Amino acid sequence: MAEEEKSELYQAIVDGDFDVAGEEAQTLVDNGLSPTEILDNHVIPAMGEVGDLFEEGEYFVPELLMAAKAAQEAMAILNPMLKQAGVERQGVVVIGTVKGDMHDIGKNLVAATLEGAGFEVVDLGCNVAPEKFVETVRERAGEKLLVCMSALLTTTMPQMKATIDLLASEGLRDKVKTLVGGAPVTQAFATQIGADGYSESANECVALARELAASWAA
Ligand code: B12
Repeated sequence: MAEEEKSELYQAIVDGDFDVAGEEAQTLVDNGLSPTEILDNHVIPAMGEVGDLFEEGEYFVPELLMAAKAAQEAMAILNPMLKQAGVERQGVVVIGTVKGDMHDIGKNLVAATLEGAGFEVVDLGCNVAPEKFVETVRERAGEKLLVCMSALLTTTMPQMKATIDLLASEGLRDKVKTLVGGAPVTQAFATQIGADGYSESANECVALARELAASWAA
């Protein structure tokens, strides 16, 4: 985002100013912006800059945490709006950030967006072991199930494969569709580990999830 385009919300997230972030998100809503616009043009780019500052050694973990809290304050305003849509029920999404990984902002965004798009969302939180995904799938067997996994660390990406492999060895692989995402995840990685889908963003994830859910009826 060019310097002159940076909004107060963007700046509040980068500065980790969480009170202001919540207020500014509300102001943008009051000004008529949709929650998706606010996420795509303000919250997500601001977290991108925070990541760059961390990489450059300008920011350390405390600044990351403050920025994450500010982003969450903004999302607390936006989430109910994302969930409001009230469309036809599409299937059940079992979602979590994989074992060893505590990053949950992107996962929460994907969960809220899918919920808004008509999916029932079972959110297992972060640091979710393959066994936990499998246990939940077993509990919900027989429904249109999408297992969505998020990873933000290159070191935790192998947990996605471990989960898919465990679903297979437990005889559950063909009962679910698996979707993976998170900043370090790519389509090539998704294909390599045998996932059914990958998407770069929460928005694209909806189209993909709908497509996969529709394949049950086909
Ligand atoms: C905020 C943050 C944190 C916060 C997390 C707070 C929280 N509650 O989530 C805190 C401070 C806790 C943290 C800790 C650490 N972090 Co950190 N963190 C970040 C940061 C700055 C932003 C992540 C974020 O929220 N992005 C915004 C969201 C909206 O984007 P997203 O998660 O990518 O999600 C989008 C898509 O990827 C996609 N998506 C996400 N999940 C899914 C799932 C599915 C199924 C689909 C389809 C799509 C999808 O949709 C989302 C919306 O469009 C990133 C930098 C970056 N640019 O990514 C580093 C980053 C991920 N962290 C990093 C590191 C190293 C760490 C620590 C190891 C630091 C440390 N030394 O302690 C710890 C690890 C803790 C752990 N065990 O998990 C590195 C990872 C490097 C690597 N190669 O693995 C990064 C890349 C920073 C960097 N440039 O070095 N971090």
